[in-house]
Parts: sequence; C-alpha cells; structure tokens
Amino acid sequence: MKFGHFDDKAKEYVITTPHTPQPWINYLGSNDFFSLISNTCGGYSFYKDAKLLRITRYRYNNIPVDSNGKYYYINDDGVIWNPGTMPSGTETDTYECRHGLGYSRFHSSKNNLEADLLAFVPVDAACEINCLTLKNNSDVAKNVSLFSYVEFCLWNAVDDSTNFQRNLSIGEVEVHGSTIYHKTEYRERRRHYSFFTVNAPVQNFDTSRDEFLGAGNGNAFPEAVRRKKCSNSIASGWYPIAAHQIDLTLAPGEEKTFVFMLGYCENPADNKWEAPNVIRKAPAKALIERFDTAEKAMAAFAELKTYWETLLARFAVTSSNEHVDRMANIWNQYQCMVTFNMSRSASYYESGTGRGMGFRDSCQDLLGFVHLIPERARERIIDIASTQFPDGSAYHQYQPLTKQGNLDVGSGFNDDPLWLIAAVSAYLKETGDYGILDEPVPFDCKKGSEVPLFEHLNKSFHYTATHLGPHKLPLIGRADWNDCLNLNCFSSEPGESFQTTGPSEGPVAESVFIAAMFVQYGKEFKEICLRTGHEDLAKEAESAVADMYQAVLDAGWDGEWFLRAYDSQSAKVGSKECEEGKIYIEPQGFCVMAEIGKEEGLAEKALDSVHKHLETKYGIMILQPAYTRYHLELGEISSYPPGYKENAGIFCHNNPWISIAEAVLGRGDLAFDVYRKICPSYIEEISDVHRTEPYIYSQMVAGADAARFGEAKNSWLTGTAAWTFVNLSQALLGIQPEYDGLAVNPCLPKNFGGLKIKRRYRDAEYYIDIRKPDGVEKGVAWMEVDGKKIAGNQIPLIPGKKEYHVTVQMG
Ligand code: BGC
Ligand code: IFM
Repeated sequence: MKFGHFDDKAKEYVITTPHTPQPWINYLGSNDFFSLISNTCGGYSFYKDAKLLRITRYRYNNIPVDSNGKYYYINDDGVIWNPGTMPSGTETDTYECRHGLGYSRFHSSKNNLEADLLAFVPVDAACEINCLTLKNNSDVAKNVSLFSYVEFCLWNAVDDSTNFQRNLSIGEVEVHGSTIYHKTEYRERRRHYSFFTVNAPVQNFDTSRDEFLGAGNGNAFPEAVRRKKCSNSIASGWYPIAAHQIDLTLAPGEEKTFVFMLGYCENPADNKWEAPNVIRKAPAKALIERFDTAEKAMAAFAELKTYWETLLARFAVTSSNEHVDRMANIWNQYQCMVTFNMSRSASYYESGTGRGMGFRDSCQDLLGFVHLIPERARERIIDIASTQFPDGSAYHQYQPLTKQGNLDVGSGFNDDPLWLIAAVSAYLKETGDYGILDEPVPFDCKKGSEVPLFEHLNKSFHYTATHLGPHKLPLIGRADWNDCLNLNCFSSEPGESFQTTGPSEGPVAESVFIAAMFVQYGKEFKEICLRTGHEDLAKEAESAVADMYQAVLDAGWDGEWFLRAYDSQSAKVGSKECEEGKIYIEPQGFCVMAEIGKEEGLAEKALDSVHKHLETKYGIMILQPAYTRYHLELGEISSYPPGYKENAGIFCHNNPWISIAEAVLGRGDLAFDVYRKICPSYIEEISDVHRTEPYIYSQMVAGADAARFGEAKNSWLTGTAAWTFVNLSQALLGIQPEYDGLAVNPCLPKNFGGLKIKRRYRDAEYYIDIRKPDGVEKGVAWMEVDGKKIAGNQIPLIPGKKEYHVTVQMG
C-alpha cells in the first residue's frame, strides 16, 4: 500500500494523505540554517547546531507524536483548520504534501478556501521562508482570520528541556510592527537572536504562549484563534512564542499571499559594552528586506531550484530502469547531502541533543557527497582530522558549532582512525587536490599542535598497525563499526557493561572487520604515500597490509565465512562454533570488498553463506541466529530483542557492502538483487509494512526474528545513503573516480540493457555511453574516448579539456 507517489519530473515525493504511518519528513537548508518539516507541518529549526542553537521547540516523545511546528491556523466562519492539517487535526477536503529538494509544499482546501504553503530555506540566508497563499474558490466573499504560530526554544535544547527552574524566568521578546524578536540570551551571552515576521500589517500578535493558547490548553485549537483575537501579549519568562493575527476579506476567486520568515541573527561582535539584552536590529532588517515580497521570495525559491539542478547534474544516469534513475539522479544524492549536513545529529529519531558529528559517520557520509561539493568535503575533512589525538585515535563525536571533540563519549572505537583514510582517499580521487595533505591540522583542536594532514593519515594507519592482539588482528577497543559489539565489557565491573565511557581498550578482543578495513584503506594509504614521495612508508604499508591479509586467512576464516571477532577471552565471535550469532554480515562484505580471499576462493564462499544464512525478502540481516539472551561477553548487541537493530536487524548500512562485494566478484545479478531489496523506490509499494519515508533509506528494518519483520526505523540519518551511492554509482553503474582519472567498470544484471551517464569530474563533463549486450554482467571489451580506442578502462586526464565523450562496450 502507498500513501503517495513519486513525481520525477518535479523531483518531488507527493504525499496524498496526512495519515502516513509515521511522520514523513523533509530537510530544509543546505549550509547553516536548517529545518525539519513533516508532512503535517511538524518540526523545528536550528542554526548550525541542533543542540546549542535550537531556534524553535520540538517535543520528542510527545502525544500526538508530531505536534509542534511552524503552524498556520485558519478560522473561516468558525471552522478552524491548518494547511498541513496539524495541530487542529481538522480533516481538509483536499490535501497534498510535496517534499522536494530543500523545500516542502502543502496544498489543501476546506469549504472552498484553498491554501498553498511553500516552506524553504534560501541558498545563502539564515532564515526559513513560508509563502502562504489563501484563495477563495466560493462564490461569496469570505472573512478569514489567519494566525501564525511558532514556539521558541531557549537555544540550548538540553537545557531547554530540563532546566525549568531557570528557564521559566529568562524568556524575553520585543515586538516592532509585524516582527517578533526572540532575544532570550543563553548563559554565555552569545548575543544572537531570532525573529518571526510577515510582510503585511497584523491586526494583533501574541508572544506569551499561555495568552495565545489559553493556560493549560494544547495547541490544537488556541483560544486566540477561536475568539479571532490575539491579545498583544509580551512574554516575560515562561514560554515565549510568536503568533501573528491577520484578518482578511477575500472576494470570490480572490487570492492573497503572505511571506512569513523565521530568521536567525547575530549581533556584531563589537557590542560588548551594551546591556546584555539589547539586540541590534539592523541585521534582521537587512535579512527581512531581502525576501519581503512574494516576488523576492519566489526568486529565492527559483535560485534554490537551480542550486539543486546544478548539483544533481554532476551525476545523471539514463537507463531503462526507472528505480535506478530516480534514486541515482534525485533521492540518493539528496539524502547524501542531508547526511553530510546532519551526520547523526537531528532527525525524528535523533533528538539533536545526543550525537553531534560522528568521526566514523561523517567520514563515511563524505564518500557519497564528495562529488557534489568537493570544497565542503575538504573543509569537513580538516574539521574531523582536527579532533584526532596525537596517537592516531580519535574522539568518536564532535559538536558541529564548536567543532570540539565530545568528552562525554570520548574515544576508543578502534575503527575510527581508518575511516579518515577512507574519506581522504575518496577526496583525492575526486579532486586530485594533493594540497590538502599539506594543510596544517591540529590534534584535539589544540593550537600549536598542527602537523600536515598527511601526518594524520600516517597516525591513523599506525594506530591500527601497532594495536594488534594475539591473532595479529586489530584490537577492537570499545567497539568497531558495530557500536554494540562491546567485547571488552566482560572485563569491566558487573553492571557496567552499558557504560559508554570506560577503558578505551580491553585486554585482547580483536576485530576481523577492522582487519579488512586495514587491508582496504592500507592499500589506499600506500597509494597516497607513493604519490607524495613517501616511498619508505609505502613499502612499510604494503608489508603491513600483506601481514594483515595473512592474519585474516590464518585466524579470521571459519570454514564457510569470515569470523567476526575474538572476544576478550579469545573466544570466537561469529563462528559456526558459537551457540548464537554464528555469522555476521560485516566481515563478509568488507573482506571481499578488500579482495581478501578472492584468489583463494574464499570470497565467493563467504558471499554464498551470506545469501544462505542472512538473506530475507526485505534485505540482509546483520547476523544469525539472533541472540536470545544477554551475553555478558558481547555487550549491548545482545541487549536488543531478536530481529531489532544490531541484534539480527536488517541493518541497511552494510547491505551495500555485500552488493559492492558481489560486484568485486563480477556477479551482477546478485549485486543488483541486494541493491534492489532495500531500495526505497522498489519497496514503495509496501509502505504500510515499511512505514518510514519511501523516498529515502532508514537505518534499520526489523529482521525475520522480529514480530514486526519488514518495519523500518530511524529514517534519514544513516550511512546507508553514502554507501548506497558508492555502490550504485561506482560498483553497479561503474563510474569510478581513481587517483589518475575516471575509470568505467559496470557490474549489472544480465538483462539490464545499455545506459548513458553524464558525470562532472575535475572541472570537465563526461558523457559516457555504456553498451551492454544481454548476458554480460561485468567486463569492458573496449573503450573509446572521443572516437579513439584507449587501452584499459580508465579515461586519461587531459589538462584543460572540458568535455569527454566516451563509449564503453561491455563484454
Ligand atoms: C547503535 C545503538 C546503540 C549505540 C550505543 C548505536 O550506533 O545503533 O543502538 O545504542 O550505538 O552507542
Ligand atoms: O556504525 C554505527 C554508527 O556509527 C551509528 N549507527 C549505528 C552503526 C552500527 O552500530
């Protein structure tokens, strides 16, 4: 069952009922100012950092689940309704929500009054614009009262939801004409403020929540809206809000448009001498003037559309498969941008107050984003590397506003360092910008500790190389990619196994997964060394990688598949000898991606075992059999009920690893089948089972052991987006950025048909025509560039050349 449909021409998903199984959301904003917006207008806004600079308030765990947002109430002859239906919940006669690229559009009507609400964040302004048009479709004049409503958050979202004894006394506002300023200061007196304005005179306003809603009321039918009158309240403490009242008369057929704006401003840094609560309104005035007519707002909207058209044109495929084209050209790239911006901070499942930017998460997000805006990827790499410690280990997370490592979470996840090499090598392959390796980058953000970025990679590599266990496999530390595999918790005090801080390394627990990463990214490190004149290091890397490869063959192979790990007592994890959790997905995917066991015939066996033991109709589970009891020696993984999350859920993130691994072996049908099973567009039809947004990936789908098999959770912020884009664009469609140019090497189902790809790469346009005879899954028979046959399948880079026309014959 579906709750809407794709509109590929408009690059939108059209939701046709407000009653979706979960709130189906979208993200507005691409740089600093962001909003989350659901298909019933729920959500919130923040500037740069969802924890520290939260602009509007949202209540997670609320009832109804999604009942705070930027709302517009219409009182039309006593009937109160909202364009997105919430929070009144009044059923409208028509309803449509279109989530597009950086904007959402609501179209609804009630009693012949039509509302069109367009919400977006302009490309380069710290504000959200809401254009609301009301149209009278009846044949009599209508007197309508329109109310806006946002509830301010007192900036620090954690404090805002906990420190009431203080917060209920600090709220301050100021009102000038139609602009309501929220100027509550946070403790550090950061001198920022926000405002909510509309480009029309208002009859009245409210800034006190109690005055607007009526003390003790919810926000479904505010008292002011019922009585058609705000009371011009000025909040002092308690709960500051911004509500405008606009009374209007619409003749039959007449329509009126209002431009609302929620903005964020900073006082200039030179006003330290001013009283703390004085805000300078000039920055707000300038911002307001940029968008204070419908024409100006629509010009900004057109600019946003062009921005996205230009970005997406960097990778565009035309094939005979609508799912592939839709996901590759629109939604997968879009989600890559969102995950790049948000890491794992703010979604409807991540409160914005917990995880900031993850070291491993952001490094992986970058893999799917680097082709879109390489300059921002560059900046991100420097930010991430700046949180590394001098020994190569790293803070697991950092705060986006301060860019400082998060002390509460600390370090000790031993996969983290190697992800930095993954990110930098992807950046170098995309851009050829070796200059980044010379950038001075500090350790732990400490001034004076700067060394060239290259040294950080060197530290990453050596951190793993020098932290090996008894089987010569890398020590796992607190966990590797699988956060819940806490193999050293056995050695901590009883009852402490859930702790998130603690000894950064246990005695001996080892990870086959990190070993595979080391082989994969160690090879990249060697390449980087060779290209930067570090021959000795390159040799050292080559030999350490060879040793690791051997260690995996010697101690990481279980007979039919790769082992997952050794626990702190050196017992096997993910082995046929285990009582539960006999096989895990991660080492199968990563070992084969790293080509471990390919020559020895093990790789094929490992992937066959994946299909045999882990595959379901909804995707591949992370492990089997699920843990049915708590295993002290394994930690959090066994704390989940069977079939959920890391305990045998279908963890979407590592499904593309299997698909890429299949492509390494040239098995196109199998590679594509893995892709297809979790692909949003392919599974749109089962939206009632899947329940999260059908246009983007979720972190997890409940596995076969779960009561709710097939149901997804944690949509949007998942490494699945980036890894799937790598899988689709590089492994399946075969467009592979390499250090010295673009290579083409598709791996597709036997009957996929030919395809055309346009790719922007290193300041040139590539037009690639791939001819694929039926029956062929992988292999390039010949390749022509601008009509001339070339040797191999890598397009030679010609300095200054702006266009490459490439024909590839598979076979
Ligand atoms: C997992 C969560 C887990 C957390 C612990 C996450 O990556 O997905 O389920 O509770 O790590 O740190
Ligand atoms: O690898 C982690 C990631 O960092 C956060 N989400 C869950 C993944 C698996 O545990």
